[in-house]
Amino acid sequence: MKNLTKIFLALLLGVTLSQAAAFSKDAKFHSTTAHITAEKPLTTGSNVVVVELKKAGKVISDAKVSLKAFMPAMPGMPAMVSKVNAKNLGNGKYEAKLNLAMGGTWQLHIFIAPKEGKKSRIKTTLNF
Ligand SMILES: [Cu+2]
Repeated sequence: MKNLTKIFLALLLGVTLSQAAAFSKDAKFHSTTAHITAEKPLTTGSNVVVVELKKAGKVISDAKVSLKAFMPAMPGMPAMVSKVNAKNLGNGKYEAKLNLAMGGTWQLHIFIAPKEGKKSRIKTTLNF
């Protein structure tokens, strides 16, 4: 019975953790990694995303970070872009509110300007 309780608690915790982020995606460029999450599933309009940045496994704190989501023009639709400066939440986490005007595949560029060292850019996509 004791083991059963443990299994139950583990399952409960697993469910809780998986509900914490409705959206999650990893991207990288060389040794710089981005763990992108959103508490709500991506949707048309405003989306709050948090990007956790690391270089060689070490959190990147105190960087200037901006995000650019864009969709090239398609038949009947002009090019769309949402470019925002991210807010530093500390501990390598940066929050940005992206306006994704329509569903589909968005190109996402994450621009990272650390206090010291080279700037870098991570490219990925967002789909919904
Ligand atoms: Cu489009």
